[in-house]
Amino acid sequence: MQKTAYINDQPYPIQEGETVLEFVRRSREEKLIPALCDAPHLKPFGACRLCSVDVALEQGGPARVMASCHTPVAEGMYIYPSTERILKLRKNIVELVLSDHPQDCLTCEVNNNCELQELAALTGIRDIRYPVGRDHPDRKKDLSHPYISSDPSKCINCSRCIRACDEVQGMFVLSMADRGFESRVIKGTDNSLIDSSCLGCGSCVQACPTSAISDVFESKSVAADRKVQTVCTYCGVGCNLEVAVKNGKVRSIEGPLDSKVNPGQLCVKGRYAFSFYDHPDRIRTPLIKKNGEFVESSWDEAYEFIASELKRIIKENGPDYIAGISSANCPNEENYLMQKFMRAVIGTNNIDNCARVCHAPTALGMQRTFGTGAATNSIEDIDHTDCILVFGANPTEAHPVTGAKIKQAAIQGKTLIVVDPRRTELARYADYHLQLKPGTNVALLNLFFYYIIKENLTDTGFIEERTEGFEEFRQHILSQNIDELVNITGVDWNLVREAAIAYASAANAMSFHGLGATENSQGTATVMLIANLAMITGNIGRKGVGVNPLRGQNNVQGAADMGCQPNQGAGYLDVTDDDVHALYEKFYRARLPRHVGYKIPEMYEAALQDQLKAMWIVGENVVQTDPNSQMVIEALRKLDLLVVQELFMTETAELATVVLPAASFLEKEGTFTNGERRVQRVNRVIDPLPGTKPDGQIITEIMQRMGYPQPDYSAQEVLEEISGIVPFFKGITWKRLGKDGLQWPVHEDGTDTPVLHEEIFKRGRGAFYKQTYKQSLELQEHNNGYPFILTTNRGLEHYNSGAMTRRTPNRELVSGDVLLINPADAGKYTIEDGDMVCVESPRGKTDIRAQISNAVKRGVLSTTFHFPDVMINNITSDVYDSDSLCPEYKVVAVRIRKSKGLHKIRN
Ligand SMILES: Nc1nc2c(c(=O)[nH]1)N[C@H]1C(S)=C(S)[C@@H](COP(=O)(O)OP(=O)(O)OC[C@H]3O[C@@H](n4cnc5c(=O)[nH]c(N)nc54)[C@H](O)[C@@H]3O)O[C@H]1N2
Ligand SMILES: Nc1nc2c(c(=O)[nH]1)N[C@H]1C(S)=C(S)[C@@H](COP(=O)(O)OP(=O)(O)OC[C@H]3O[C@@H](n4cnc5c(=O)[nH]c(N)nc54)[C@H](O)[C@@H]3O)O[C@H]1N2
Ligand SMILES: [Mo]
Repeated sequence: MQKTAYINDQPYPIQEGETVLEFVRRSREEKLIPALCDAPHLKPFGACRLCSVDVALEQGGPARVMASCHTPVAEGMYIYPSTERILKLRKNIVELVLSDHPQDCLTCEVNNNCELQELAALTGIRDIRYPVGRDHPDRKKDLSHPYISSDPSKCINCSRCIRACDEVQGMFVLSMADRGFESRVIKGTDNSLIDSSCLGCGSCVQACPTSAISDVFESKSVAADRKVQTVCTYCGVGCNLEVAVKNGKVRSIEGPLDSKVNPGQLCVKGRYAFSFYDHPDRIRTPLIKKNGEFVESSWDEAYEFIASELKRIIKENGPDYIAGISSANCPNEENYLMQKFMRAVIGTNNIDNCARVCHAPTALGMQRTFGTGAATNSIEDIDHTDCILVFGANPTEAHPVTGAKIKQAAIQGKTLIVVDPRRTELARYADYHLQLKPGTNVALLNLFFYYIIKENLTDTGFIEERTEGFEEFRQHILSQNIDELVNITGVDWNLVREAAIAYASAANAMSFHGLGATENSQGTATVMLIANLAMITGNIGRKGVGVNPLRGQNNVQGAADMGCQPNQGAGYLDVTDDDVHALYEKFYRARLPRHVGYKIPEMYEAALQDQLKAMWIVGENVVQTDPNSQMVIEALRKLDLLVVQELFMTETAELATVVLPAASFLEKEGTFTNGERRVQRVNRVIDPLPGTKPDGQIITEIMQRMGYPQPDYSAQEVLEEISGIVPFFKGITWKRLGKDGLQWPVHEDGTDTPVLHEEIFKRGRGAFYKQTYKQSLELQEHNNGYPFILTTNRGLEHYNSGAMTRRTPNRELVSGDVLLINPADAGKYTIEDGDMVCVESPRGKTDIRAQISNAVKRGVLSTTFHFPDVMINNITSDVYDSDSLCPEYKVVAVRIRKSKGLHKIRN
């Protein structure tokens, strides 16, 4: 039965679990209760008492003053938010707070976003009766950090910053020191922010009601002309951004408090690393290489040159001598057009995207086992799970908003299992950290299955009703040599056993996997086993379970959904299938090729063998990011025509014949699809920088130039076209996507799908596939003379090739790649922290600064790939996952020595 409580004697329905404050704010439009220490995304604190209300148990009965923020609302409560004594109390509290604040607060003009000033106005304070100006002049401003500054004299000790740091980010950097009038917020052990463990997520800034902690560029103070909601351009979490614009420039970014993806939360990249967009390095005019030099050209000239070259190659060699790579940074509409251009205008299926070097094994492995290659569940399911398995992923750095959620879950006592050769931040919070040797995932997972079967923890009902191939799988597992597998992984057998039992016996267990699973020679096999692990324990098809790849780039899910793959067109339809072929030909009104095209590594191979003459690369810096850079460079140099559509003159753009200046995500419209299949609107925040064009417009114009009747570019119209061909976009319209987006498949009536495979799998029955561990060819072939395994991964502050983040103050936070090396190995080579080390593989060598660390075991080294001066991909290997052709960035055979002639560099 509906329960009721009363506000000023008016009845309103109450919701389970809400506080009086939440109830009043939800029920009434006008702001009846002010608050200071309360913030909607933080737990109730009950310190400032400003939210006090009168509460009676009968109408007009004797009332008690209660802090509404932490009093649960109850049936039959009579709430009086603004009685005379309450108004007086509030005024008094605000006066007291103001007396401990800079004297000029009430008249301070910059602070027109200050909540305290608003409260003073609301409670009717014009002057303060208490001695004012005890504003702690001894407390110095902290200007140490490139993004966050603090002015402690403005602090009112509401603790919102401390709680944001604890409850949102889980970093525990801030705390309250001293007592009474002297109490104050400190960072770390009273350091400056830059010397504390702060990650720069800015949650404290967003939570601060005054501007005691504020953004450096632009404190909350200066009012924006307008605010636009859009989606972040970095990782696949798909955080919503509320972007403040003034005079046509981006001033600051916040996480909308009502966002489904990131309420009030962002990471240092999403919130702060946006200034690349108007960096002086932005390319602002088309460039054509003439006699080895780039010469500025008009768009018309560039298009004419490209179109005539493409036509020549088609005529002389055929359309399959041309290939395209589309950008996972770009919206769906632009990706869709890029594949349409390659297929319907050029006439080739040679189209791919960076998923190839990333989660291609996920797409393939999950398509084979489940029928759909995408995450089965949603990030919010972390709240509904009991056990989280993080397999080869480092989300606190690579997907920080999700990482923080997982960390909070672990802090709250949920079981956390981390499988990673490095001791990542989450590994430190984990109940079980299985620190396996790089490249031994299949061995480790087979052990998991062995213990689950041995302990009778299989979900027999689920296996019988919903899967196939289990018996053969089981026999295979039981036939494995368990001691040998244990030896291969290098992990204590009992720890693996306990972790397997924890996963299998949890009521709801959820897995997240990353590149540690996929970027291996057995990447697809690993993903299939992770999927089988969910099947064998019945962890599929409801909230709080499932298999959840942490997709990499902001729209890498979308790039594949839109058909930027050589075997599947828009909507994952098989281009070699008769019916599909006919369907696409009709839809595009063009003759289409029906044989599968080149995957990215095959494009380079073809170029090296003169089988490819032209490439068109949109927004990817492959020279720095694809493996074996020298091979990539050689391949690109052999082309007659290389078109690169970019924001910057990257290492890849340098090799281009024509560079076309594109507009960044802030300058265009469309949709991004995040790692939980959520299609979200990207809104134009500012106009394209003069001289640049949105990628969709560029591709449309070249399609038109080549004679194809593609209408002038409008993202919303292209979205309509997509909904007409991609089955799981059927019910998507620009309008329906609204503020929060929709998770595909979206049915014709507009309903979306937070959880996949609820009743049956997309492919019918879920398939078990047995897998046998095979040592990587890299290690088999180079076991002599290359005693270390190098594994490469990412750091929080920089993004892939760093083309964007290196052009922001993130560079002040992290200025180079470092090599993690175990103290014992360092000792053996007399390497000290900060020394330059030469790392050499059979492909090449490079010098990197050493950081001695226990995060890696002996024999294992780890580094990032964000800086072109290190160019780590000069040494990564040519070994690929056999099925998906994903490169094995995670296992590189190397040797090391202390670099000669290079000075020690210290930070
Ligand atoms: N800050 C930041 N965020 C990013 C990116 C970035 O460059 N910077 N890039 C984005 C992109 S494109 C992607 S794809 C995602 C990737 O995000 P993640 O999947 O988290 O990627 P990595 O950090 O490369 O690798 C994850 C972990 O795999 C571990 N690992 C290495 N070898 C093995 C192995 O053999 N087995 C297992 N089990 N683990 C292993 C590594 O130690 C590492 O901790 O991040 C996205 N987000
Ligand atoms: N050693 C090693 N190498 C790796 C990996 C690893 O783990 N280890 N991971 C691999 C993975 S998972 C990935 S996904 C790749 C990523 O490799 P890339 O995709 O090559 O990396 P990014 O640096 O993200 O490149 C994106 C480029 O797009 C440009 N750009 C941004 N927005 C736009 C836009 O709107 N339009 C256009 N036209 N351009 C834009 C940027 O300037 C940038 O140069 O790296 C891979 N390389
Ligand atoms: Mo990626």
